[in-house]
Amino acid sequence: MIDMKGKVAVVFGLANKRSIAYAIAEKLSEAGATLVLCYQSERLREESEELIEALGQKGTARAIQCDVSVDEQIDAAFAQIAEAFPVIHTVVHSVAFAPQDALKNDFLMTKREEFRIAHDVSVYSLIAIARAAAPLMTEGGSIMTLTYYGSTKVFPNYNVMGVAKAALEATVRYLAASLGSKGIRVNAISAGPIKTLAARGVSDFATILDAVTARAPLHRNIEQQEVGKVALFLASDLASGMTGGVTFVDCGFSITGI
Ligand code: 1JT
Repeated sequence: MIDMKGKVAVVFGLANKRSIAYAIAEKLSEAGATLVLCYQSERLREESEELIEALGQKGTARAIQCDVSVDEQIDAAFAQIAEAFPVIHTVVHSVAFAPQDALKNDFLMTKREEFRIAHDVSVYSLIAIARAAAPLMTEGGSIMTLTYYGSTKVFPNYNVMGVAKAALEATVRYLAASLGSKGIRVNAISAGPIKTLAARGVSDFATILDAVTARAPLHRNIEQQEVGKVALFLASDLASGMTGGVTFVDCGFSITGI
């Protein structure tokens, strides 16, 4: 069993119980880590407090509001984290956004503002968070983000998110090089499609899930918990030699040609 007792993990991107971030937080907590959950808006405070209670971390864990598209909120969040915990060990970035039209219209019609927002929220936020977190990661540690195979291959409607995920994966490599000397590892998990809140706005998502069932070597879709388990591994000492990479949790879909 992986032991994360005495380790502090900060998790961004929790919207509800279906969130990939929720499953990751659950696995880290089960392994003994102390959690800090960062939610985007006050609307999500209750959900985060409920998760803390469900995980039996009332009194130890913290829930902090932080919109990752605002520098001052990232600084304020890490100032609060530093007050409660002098050292942190793991940071999970499970955040992405693009305006809905951009994931529906012809990619050719992608607007400058849609491109900007997708990259600001989904990519730049990782750099800003890594910079704010690094001074607290004095014992080294692990930063991870979530990506999707649409970074590398074209999928209908993934559009500007595919471009943003390509930039995110490159950002993981550059951050890994930048933070390696501090003993901080940076990795991405490429998750297969999952029906979360993010997928709700995607038309024909059921078709995407069916294609995975038909073609993936394991002939099924992944579950949030399976991403959580790999996230725990990446956070742990078992992954001490891994940095800058993309680890697939996709039932093998990405190895198939047709
Ligand atoms: C966003 C959305 C990022 C949906 C996302 C995402 N990363 C993965 N998904 C689910 C998905 C969507 C499509 C797909 C496969 C997976 C929506 C809001 C913006 C951020 O196509 C093959 C379209």
